[in-house]
Amino acid sequence: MDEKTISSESKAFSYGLNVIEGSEPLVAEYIRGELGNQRSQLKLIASENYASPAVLLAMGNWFSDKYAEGTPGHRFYAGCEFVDKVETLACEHAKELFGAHHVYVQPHSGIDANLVAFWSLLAYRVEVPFLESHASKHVNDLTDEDWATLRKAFGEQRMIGMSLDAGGHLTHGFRPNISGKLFDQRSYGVDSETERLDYDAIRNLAEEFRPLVIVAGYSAHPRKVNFAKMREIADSVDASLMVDMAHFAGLVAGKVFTGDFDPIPHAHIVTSTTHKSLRGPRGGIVLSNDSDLAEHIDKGCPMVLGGPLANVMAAKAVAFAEAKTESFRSYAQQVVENANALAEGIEKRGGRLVTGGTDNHLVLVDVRSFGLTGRQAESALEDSGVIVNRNSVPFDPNGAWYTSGIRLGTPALTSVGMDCDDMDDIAEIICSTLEATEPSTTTSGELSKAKFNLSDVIRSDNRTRCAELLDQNPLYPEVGMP
Ligand code: DSN
Repeated sequence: MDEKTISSESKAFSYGLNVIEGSEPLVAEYIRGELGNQRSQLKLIASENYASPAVLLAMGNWFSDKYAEGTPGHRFYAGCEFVDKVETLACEHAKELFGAHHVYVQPHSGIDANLVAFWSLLAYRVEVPFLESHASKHVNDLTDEDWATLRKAFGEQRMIGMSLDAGGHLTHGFRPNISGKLFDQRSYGVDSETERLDYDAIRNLAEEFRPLVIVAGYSAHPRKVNFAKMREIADSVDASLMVDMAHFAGLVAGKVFTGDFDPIPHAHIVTSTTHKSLRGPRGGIVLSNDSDLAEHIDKGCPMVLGGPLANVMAAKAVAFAEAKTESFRSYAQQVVENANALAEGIEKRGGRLVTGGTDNHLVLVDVRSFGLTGRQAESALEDSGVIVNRNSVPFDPNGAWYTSGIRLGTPALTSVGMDCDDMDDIAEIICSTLEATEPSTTTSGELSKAKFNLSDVIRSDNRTRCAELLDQNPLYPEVGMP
């Protein structure tokens, strides 16, 4: 091919890989292999996406070499002129994008963002009043005895969050996570009939348990949350409302979730990842319209974070700039329309959907309607070229390992340009695979929860159909074969 007809993206990745090859050829091989894999599978993992080449390239450079603890203009290291500029740019873009007064772009992931938020709330609501009542300005000024009292007070705080089997997240106060070791937590679930949030039940729990923090947000619930109602509940018990919008940040940025369903105007503090529906680099952010919290949020590093990753903050700035465009709004709208089309396609082919449908980017299928566990469905679909993850459904009898559901998300396939007709084809691939899958029988004569038999013909046909869909909607066409 003539050098002039090769795209800049193609040259950038190709030259970059040649350079890596010079130091460790295996890494270049694995990077190429990963692209090959991603191009050969239908990705329906609800928490994944494909970032633009500009976002990916913004991460691979010398910003990675710089230490920059602190905040723009207030660093613990010299030489931060351009890190300051890029961090400020990322914050300004995010403030405009989300209509937030304060944004912190340093968290490296969602768990980090949540830790920053928890500690900001604890600092503002527990530490500051304690210091004031002890006529101290800083924790270092406290006596050992007073410090011990304050530490005990941190450990006595309560929070409520959505239960894991209803679609909540481990970082919302569950015991295996540090948030559950830090807070005394109680969960709210969903109504057993509708499988939707029951705001009266949440209010009752809040009134009974009197939490300091109410966390709203989910990683596997296919419906919108009314954040205005959640704020009313929080105010009625003097709790702070924290919203983790990691999964649906792209729908907030793309103005699909507005009014009562946009968390920014209603929550005291909002956290997110940047790589899911938002289509940015792997990372986190914290946002707030509460001026009392801003200074505490900015202390995230070194409070709970290692030094900020300037290369990732650069990529966040690129992603936020992209998300401010009209084309991102159309993308976000299409993500939701595609999820609806996928849901309808599965339901009309006999699949049971948790809550009966979706109004966000994800669909939760109860695969007991196909006589399978989530683990069997996940593996059978992978064999057929479809990548999903198994997931608990509300009141799941199969526990968190085998599960009874699969979670499907449309952000990634929408990024490659797939539409509602494609989603109907995918629903057919999914349902025909699941119908052609049967649990194996164990040596003791019981139905296995993990092993299964899948018809070779269906497996092979569906792999071909996946390949055709991917050929029509190629991943990173501008990158070629680097
Ligand atoms: N791993 C993300 C998800 O799949 O939802 C959240 O931790």
